[in-house]
Amino acid sequence: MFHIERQGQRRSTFGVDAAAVAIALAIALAVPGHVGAAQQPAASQKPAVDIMLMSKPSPPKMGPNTIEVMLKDAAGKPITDADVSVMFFMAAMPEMKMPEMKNSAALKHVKDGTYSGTAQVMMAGKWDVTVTAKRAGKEIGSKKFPITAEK
Ligand SMILES: [Cu+2]
Repeated sequence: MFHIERQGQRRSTFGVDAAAVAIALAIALAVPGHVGAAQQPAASQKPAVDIMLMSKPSPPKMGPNTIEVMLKDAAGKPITDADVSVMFFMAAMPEMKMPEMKNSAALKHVKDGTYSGTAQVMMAGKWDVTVTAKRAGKEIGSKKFPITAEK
């Protein structure tokens, strides 16, 4: 089981995000004149939710794939009570006379912040997979993963 983000692509795990936030806050605190400006975007950001995406097989193939998502909160604790869905999107390909393609799947919580389900990959090629996590109908996190599906 591997990340399906392509190699060489930066993974923004929570650790990275937290470090970036910590650095931003440190800079803000170190430069009093900039505190207001630096804190403004941080305050308006969504709550930090770390979203990881895995597929079986990896990389995904045309047809049904098992999709797993792992959710962690800002403290690194698994989020076990979210409603998680994945949306596969492929832009239109005019040269192939193909309209855009889109399909979604709801995942179920399995254990320890891991959500699993089956998603259909309609064709090989590049897709954007958007994972959305909600709680009581309100989005708590969302992340887009570019993937390349094989035949
Ligand atoms: Cu296509």
